[in-house]
Amino acid sequence: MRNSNKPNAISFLVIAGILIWGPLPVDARIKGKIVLGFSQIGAESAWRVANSKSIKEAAVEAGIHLVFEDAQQKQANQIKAIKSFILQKVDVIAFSPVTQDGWHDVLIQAKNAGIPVILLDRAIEEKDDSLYTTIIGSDFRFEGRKIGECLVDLLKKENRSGAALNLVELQGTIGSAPAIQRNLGFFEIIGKYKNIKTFRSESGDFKETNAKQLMEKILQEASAQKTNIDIVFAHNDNMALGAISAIESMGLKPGKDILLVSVDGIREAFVAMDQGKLNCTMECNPLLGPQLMKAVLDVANGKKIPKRVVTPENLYQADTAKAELPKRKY
Ligand code: GZL
Repeated sequence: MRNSNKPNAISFLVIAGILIWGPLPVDARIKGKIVLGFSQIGAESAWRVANSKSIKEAAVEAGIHLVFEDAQQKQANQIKAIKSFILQKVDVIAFSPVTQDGWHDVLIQAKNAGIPVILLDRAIEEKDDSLYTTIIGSDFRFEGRKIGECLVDLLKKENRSGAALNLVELQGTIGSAPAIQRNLGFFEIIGKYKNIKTFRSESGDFKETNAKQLMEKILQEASAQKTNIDIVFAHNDNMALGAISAIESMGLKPGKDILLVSVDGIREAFVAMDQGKLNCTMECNPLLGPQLMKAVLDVANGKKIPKRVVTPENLYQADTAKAELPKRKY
């Protein structure tokens, strides 16, 4: 008769092994598959949701075992996830850094563990660029400049170029690369127009609900000061949609009484442009999954990859929104 205690003895040894040596190295559990540990910022916007979907689908397509952690937009959670990936001995670590600063120590730990790191979507402030293999994502400063140029064209078309105009900027997450760089690029263009004054610039953290509440507060302040708001520059479409709701709740016409320009190019932005409520959006492609998985496979197989991979993007305006809408993938 089989020694019924034998399996218990094996289980005991495995558990003892885990307790003494820590979790089994991932490669012991996922035979033959490359293992990617990915720390995602959160689910703050339609862009982010599309980005996560693209990553998960591309991992399956590429036969890569994905360990996916959602940080609820907290850097501490991302650092904890990266440390856990190191303990699990994943083959590659990738993450979209919620802010630019504060990554040096954990990246040193990944380097000391011999695990390559890929930055996806957002860049970081880090002097030692040996701490990451590549950055895959958009040029946010270029996006800011394109939206600034679009606004200048809109004002020319409406013969409002010289008028005294008040602008509200709805910033993304404080300290994040897209918020910093979109602001920089936008005001490199708009800063030349001294007739355009910034009435208020505050962060809506890339969230629609935050932006709606913030815009309502700003419109009430402006009304109390008998000041008209003429332009809203939102760092992403979800905040532009929040601003649209706020503007309409004040009995004003978004896209007409107040011009709105934003970034991302989500499907709902095309609907808003088609309704005349949003004037232009600069595409920021979230479908980075395939590019990420190709980089993971190359890195895991010791191939050299470029230090920076920029995703190509276009500017879209209301006049083409209806035709573009069926083609939108996110
Ligand atoms: C940009 C990305 C930004 C989007 C927002 O690449 O990091 O974060 O513009 C998202 O919608 O929340």
